[in-house]
Amino acid sequence: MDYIDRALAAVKEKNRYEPEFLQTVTEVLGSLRRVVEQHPEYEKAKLLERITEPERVISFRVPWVDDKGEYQINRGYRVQFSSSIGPYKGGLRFHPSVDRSILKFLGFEQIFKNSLTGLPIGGAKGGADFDPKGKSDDEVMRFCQSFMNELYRHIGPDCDVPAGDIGVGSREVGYLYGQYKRLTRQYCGVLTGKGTTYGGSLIRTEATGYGLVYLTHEILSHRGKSLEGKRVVISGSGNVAIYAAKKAQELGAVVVTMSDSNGYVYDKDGIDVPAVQQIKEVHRGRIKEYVAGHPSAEYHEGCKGVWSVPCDIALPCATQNEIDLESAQSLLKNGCWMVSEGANMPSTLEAVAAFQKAGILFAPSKAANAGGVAISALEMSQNSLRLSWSAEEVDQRLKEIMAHIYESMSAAAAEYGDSPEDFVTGANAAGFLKVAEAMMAQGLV
Ligand code: NDP
Ligand code: 2IT
Repeated sequence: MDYIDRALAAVKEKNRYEPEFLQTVTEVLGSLRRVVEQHPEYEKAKLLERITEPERVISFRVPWVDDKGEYQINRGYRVQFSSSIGPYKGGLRFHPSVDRSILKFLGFEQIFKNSLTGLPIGGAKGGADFDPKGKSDDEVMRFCQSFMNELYRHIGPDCDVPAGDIGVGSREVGYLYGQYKRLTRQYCGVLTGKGTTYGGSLIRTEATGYGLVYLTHEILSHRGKSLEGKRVVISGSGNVAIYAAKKAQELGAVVVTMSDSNGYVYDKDGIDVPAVQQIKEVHRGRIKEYVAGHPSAEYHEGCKGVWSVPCDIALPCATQNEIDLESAQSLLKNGCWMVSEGANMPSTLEAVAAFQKAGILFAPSKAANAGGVAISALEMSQNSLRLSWSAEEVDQRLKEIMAHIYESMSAAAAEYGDSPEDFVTGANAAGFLKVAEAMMAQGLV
């Protein structure tokens, strides 16, 4: 057994009940063989053992009162995974499925994603097993306030800067920020994704979806291709999905699907994105409501069916493991030749292997969805400067950051991958090397 296999076996032994975390560690470590061969010093420094162990995991009770006056108890977390290259940074997820394994997977991915942006941010993730769906604004506010009553002692603008993720958007960030300010009497950049009237950055709302499409465009244009006229299947209808759809259409693509956890809509004429925004962002409704005003559209129950719709390009933008082997095979069979991941780890290990075997273009999430956290880092910069940049300036920087990610991922794929288009290895190696160098310089911590 080499160092990678030994480290991986130890992680598996130690984290037996954390399948999502083991999935990402298996992928990342498995792609670092050539990197580790070139750096024998990493083994003596126990670098892989250290990088796979979070610096800190905080778990806490979140009690709150619902509108009926009944007491409710949820479990909150913050996984502070790595502060090697900057303060802990990463989103908060509110979803009933949230547990330690999911947050450790997300926190681990965030280390390398944040490194790839080229900006000084460490890796973290947090959240709660709270379901905002069907809750009133007042209930969400009381939950957020109670959550922050614990979280505030662990975060700060130079220590740990949370943001949004599934179930946490501008409404939740607003309530969290208000409570942090009340508890600490500090008006600072402790959260990103804030409203633009109180320190938020322009383009942060759009950044993940736009960044996903900018990276996709970058990969295509280096191969003499473009999004013009391409049929694009998108899953999800939340923050990432909506702005990915909008930007893909701006670049000439025909987006034919969007989905939620109940089902998907197929609109052969192309999805009417403002209508989806109205349903999801304004009314917090369900995607099936879309068909009411759109006779060209069909609604299908079940979210997996979206992968059976013929397309050129798939942009999974809902959640982890939404594309399993069967879905991957269905995409391939129906002509899909590119997958760019908007969600975090939307493809299972078997699905990724199928895409790689088929030789299609595959942009892994830690590169493809890094635009969101990159603009979060720019929000931190603007807060420190006590300035706000224009939308044009932030959008331009986002394009440059995604182009830089493409360059680093491609260069590392050529050096450490099985082929110059092995972007999985490229993204992992490029993200890892910067963090590893910083860890080596900082001694045994
Ligand atoms: P939202 O909460 O805005 O939207 C989530 C969407 O995904 C909804 O359409 C939701 O449907 C669907 N979804 C969530 N869970 C499931 C599930 N278990 N099965 C099927 N569909 C599901 O979240 P975001 O758009 O912010 O996040 C989407 C993905 O992008 C996540 O993987 C997130 O980690 C990732 N991401 C987000 C970033 C950001 O800046 N927001 C940055 C980088 C990555 P429903 O309403 O039915 O739950
Ligand atoms: O997965 C992610 O990168 C995010 N949810 C965004 C994190 C952030 O800090 O903006």
